[in-house]
Amino acid sequence: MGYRVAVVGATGAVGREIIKTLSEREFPVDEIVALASPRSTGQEISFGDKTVLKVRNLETFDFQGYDIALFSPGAAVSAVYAPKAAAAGCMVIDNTSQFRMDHDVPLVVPEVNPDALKKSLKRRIIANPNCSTIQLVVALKPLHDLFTAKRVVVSTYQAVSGAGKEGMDELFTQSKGTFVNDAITSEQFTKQIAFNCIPHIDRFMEDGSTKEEWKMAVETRKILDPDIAVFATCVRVPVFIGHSESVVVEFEEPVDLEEARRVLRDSPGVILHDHRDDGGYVTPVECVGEDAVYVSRLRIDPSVRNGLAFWCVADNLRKGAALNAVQIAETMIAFDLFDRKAA
Ligand code: A2P
Ligand code: 11C
Repeated sequence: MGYRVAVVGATGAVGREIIKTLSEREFPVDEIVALASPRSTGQEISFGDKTVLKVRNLETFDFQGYDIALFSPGAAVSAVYAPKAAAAGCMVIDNTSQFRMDHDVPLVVPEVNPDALKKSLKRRIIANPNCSTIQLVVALKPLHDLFTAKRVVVSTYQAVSGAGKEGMDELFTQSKGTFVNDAITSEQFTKQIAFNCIPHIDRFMEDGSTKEEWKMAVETRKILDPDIAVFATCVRVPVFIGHSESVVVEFEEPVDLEEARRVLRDSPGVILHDHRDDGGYVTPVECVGEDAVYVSRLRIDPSVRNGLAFWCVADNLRKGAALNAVQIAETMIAFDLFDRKAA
């Protein structure tokens, strides 16, 4: 017996990865529907080797009878349609920033706070955190359990796929254009992204930080511990897939480097790849299509008390979005939290 699943934003960078992940992980699907804007109606998307889904129009779709809706159509669209899907009895797992900080919406990374799913499902909406938050908390959780993190300073190097398929197209077009001497135009990013870095993701807030930086702080506190101070600088880099982060943590307790290594090696969702020689670390191109959060360059930070620094990399479309959303659905099955419509 499987589930009736709707994927909203199915033609997008994350939506396509969700469909692929459901198939690869053999999620128990009885029926699956791909939804997007009217622009994409009729487009075909493969689900596994044998099934081709014809994209349907979200605007006219009736969610009645569906068990799970995995949303990634952007916050403004989720704001309208996720509550509709929930009202029709669907359990919504939303990848956008729309509901994450609502007190009655669990914000979940299954390796970190799975029990949050048991607390509040009345709204029938569960939020998937921001991609840069997910990889940070997966790496931080085992270290926090051991030494209690007080303050985190993180700098990100975020791939253009975080801005969706149009962001990827812009990097491709600008890179190609540079070689053939075309004029460079920027629509998805505020400045040229090819051969450049842009210290600006999402909109500016009043205090001079960006909303992406704010999200990393408030989401980490909601998921992991409300007492952790987080200071983030988020930068867009000319990488197609794979977010990287330089993380420096101040702990309450003295840090034992060998213990830190041991706990990271044993942690679910983390692969420690840390050799102190040429190439002994993981870069974003190497994590594409991979499930894990890779931790490298682990070392003591002697400039503060109880300081530890590391580099972490993950596929932002996969663990940062699609995989985490599917793992939430799998965890709900394990906890028996679905009331199913399917026979
Ligand atoms: P479409 O391809 O029809 O525009 P990305 O984040 O990669 O840009 O993808 C966004 C996803 O959200 C796409 O599948 C896109 O569909 C979908 N989407 C955007 N706007 C809407 C809308 N108004 N209604 C339904 N789906 C939408
Ligand atoms: C980026 N992290 O890389 C963003 C994408 O809040 O869900 C995801 C934005 C969000 O641009």
